[in-house]
Amino acid sequence: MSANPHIGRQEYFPGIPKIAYEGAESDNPLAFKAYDAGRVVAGKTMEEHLRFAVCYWHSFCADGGDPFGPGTRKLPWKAKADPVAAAEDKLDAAFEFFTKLGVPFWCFHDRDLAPEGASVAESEKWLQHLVDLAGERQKSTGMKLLWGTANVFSHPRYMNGASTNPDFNVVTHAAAQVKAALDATVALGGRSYVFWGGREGYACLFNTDAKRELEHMGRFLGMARDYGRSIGFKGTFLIEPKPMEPMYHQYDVDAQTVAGFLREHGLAGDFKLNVEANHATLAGHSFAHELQMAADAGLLGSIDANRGNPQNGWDTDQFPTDLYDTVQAMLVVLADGGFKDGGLNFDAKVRRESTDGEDLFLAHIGGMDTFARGLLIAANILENSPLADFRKQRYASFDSGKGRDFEDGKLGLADLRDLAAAGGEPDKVSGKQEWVENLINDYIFRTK
Ligand code: XLS
Ligand code: CA
Ligand code: CA
Repeated sequence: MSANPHIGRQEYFPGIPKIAYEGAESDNPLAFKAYDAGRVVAGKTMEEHLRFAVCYWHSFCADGGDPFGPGTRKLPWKAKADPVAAAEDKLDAAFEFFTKLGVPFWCFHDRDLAPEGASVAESEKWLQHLVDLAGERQKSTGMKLLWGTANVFSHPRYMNGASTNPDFNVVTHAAAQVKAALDATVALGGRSYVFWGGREGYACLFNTDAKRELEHMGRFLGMARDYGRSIGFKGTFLIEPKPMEPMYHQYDVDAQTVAGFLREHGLAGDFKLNVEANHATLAGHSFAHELQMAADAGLLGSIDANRGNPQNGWDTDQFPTDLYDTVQAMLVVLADGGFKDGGLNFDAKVRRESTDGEDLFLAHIGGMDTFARGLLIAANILENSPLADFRKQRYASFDSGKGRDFEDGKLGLADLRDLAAAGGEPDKVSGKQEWVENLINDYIFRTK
């Protein structure tokens, strides 16, 4: 990747060099210890496996404000009063950061990139302008767009939902935004397009016709799919499950719920899932569970790589630093054949108390190294450990004889009854959970 060509008007992260791989023994906080982009693991480079993306919203838009106090981060690119000029500066800051960090991808919402105008037409014009500039910067840096999306949850008009709003006029505004965001994603060569239904849900069932709202959502997504295909979008549409926050109940609760919804509405051919770690924990699941459910349904599209806080129930969007989590995640991703249009998007934010310019780099370096180690360990487990064979062996009674007939649909319930009566009490077979858990730890420790 070329050196950062956008420092000129202003350098936003002075003193930070291009981040290099220095190896496990390095004490340099601004260096990778595990992520070595060109290193080949299981047939592909780390860069090709992991497909890291930086998200625009947490990194360049959010200033650390929370419901109890204002922002704490200094964001010099937001200083100008003219919102379009400020958006141009933000783009410079973002591409400076991307290129210094050395990630291949980025992600955005329409309103991250350009401000909302006074009318639909003005919003479209401003977005188009910023998309043109982003296209130029992509060209000069080699950066690629992992996915685009529309923010149809922040503006007050969406307080009762976007595509599921009880007021059709609001649905039309959501459509205008999604159309423009799809145009932007196609113009920038985006690999995927995400729908996160932040306000698609309800706060009170007494005033909500949930059946009608879900039908509207299915119709809306079908329209978006048809429009996207008509303008040449060849990538994957993604639904990002999340059970709550901001709404009390959101329709896209978890991977299995969304898989059922996609099938019901004939969308499963074009749509897959964007699984976020923190949303899995909010749904009462593990990250690995959500990934496995998505993969088993043939719907694992992409990942929002972050983590929650086990002590509370918020969407804390912390950077992923838990190695055990990333090992489990990469086991599912590798066994699923790896990412195609998806990747690992850091939908994560530095803490409100982390106010140095370098903190954003440290956060991403930590997340990238944790996933790189997860990749190395998962590849080692899949290639060299007895884990997969052991798991297969547990189901060996279905590989032949009557077990095979059962899987092939050749037996009825009464047949099974007769087999039980004739066969007597089955021997107990240990699940060996302690052994498999120890095995994972042994591989975590031994993998270099
Ligand atoms: C919010 C979501 C959001 C989506 C994109 O909780 O994670 O950021 O990823 O709209
Ligand atoms: Ca997310
Ligand atoms: Ca989140």
